[in-house]
Amino acid sequence: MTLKSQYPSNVVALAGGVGGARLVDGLDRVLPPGSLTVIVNTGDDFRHWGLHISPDLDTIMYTLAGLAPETRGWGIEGDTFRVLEEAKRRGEPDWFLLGDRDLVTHLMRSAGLSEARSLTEITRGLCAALGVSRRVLPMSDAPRPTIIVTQRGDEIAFQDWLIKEHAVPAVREVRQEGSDRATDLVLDAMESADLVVICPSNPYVSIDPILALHGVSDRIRQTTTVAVSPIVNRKAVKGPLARMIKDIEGRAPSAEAVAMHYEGLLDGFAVHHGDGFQAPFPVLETSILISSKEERSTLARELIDFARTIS
Ligand code: FO1
Repeated sequence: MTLKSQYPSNVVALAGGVGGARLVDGLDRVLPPGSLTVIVNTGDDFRHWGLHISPDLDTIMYTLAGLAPETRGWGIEGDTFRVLEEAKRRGEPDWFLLGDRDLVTHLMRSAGLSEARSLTEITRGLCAALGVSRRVLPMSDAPRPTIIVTQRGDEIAFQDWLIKEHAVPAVREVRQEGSDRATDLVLDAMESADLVVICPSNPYVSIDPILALHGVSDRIRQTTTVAVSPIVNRKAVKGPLARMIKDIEGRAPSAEAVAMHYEGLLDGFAVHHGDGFQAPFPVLETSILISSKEERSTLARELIDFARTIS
């Protein structure tokens, strides 16, 4: 489908983690109201201190609300950790840094779930309370935890591997447990999308869990889809991705390796200056480093223009 108007009317962004949130922020700044839906990975969700934590939903919500710390990217800027200090003093686990203000989100979400409200509905309420008007949809209302299978054959819950074990055990495989059912809202959004943007998130743990849901990849194949590389100059912009590419695929980390991972899904790919390669679809070489808000808007605008040149 060729995008003829200045802006596509229904953009769907697939996102998870800090890199994803930053591009979503750029899209939010340049797209007209009502034209962006963000589908967020919930494979990172887990229970901690008896609460349901949805790190990727919260990172995107706080970023859109202008509350996320610019450098760290997750949690709330200037948050304090007095509850965490008290928990530690009492011998409770303190490896996952829950801030005092952030804690309200987890309390409200857990309360909502215990009243049998859906994660989708709860997320809508949490976003509205923080002034986020964009449509932020969890990929699923059913639990779908990501499991890391290490080279030694151990199976570790995702946050345990990433945070508690500092992503040290080498990964053989990433898999998801639970239901592969996307919500109807997710499938409807994909159906009416005229552009899908795969954000510069970790393909294995942030994007694949969304793509693996029943019906999602089929819809992507029918829609103009562009991705942004999470690898710049053979290094991950953030997190353990470079090592994961080496360990899982036995391949040197590169933007091209990420494009190969998304084989059959892409109509265009944006990479950093100097990371270009021969591909069966157009490759846009530009600056994809998007720490600042200006850089996020610039990349979002370039991506939209790029997508309009793709038929
Ligand atoms: N990431 C960390 O590296 N250490 C933490 O202690 C941590 C706490 C945390 C609390 C709330 C939240 O929404 C996110 C948090 N993150 C933390 C980020 C998160 O674990 C990961 O970045 C994502 O799950 C990866 O997509």
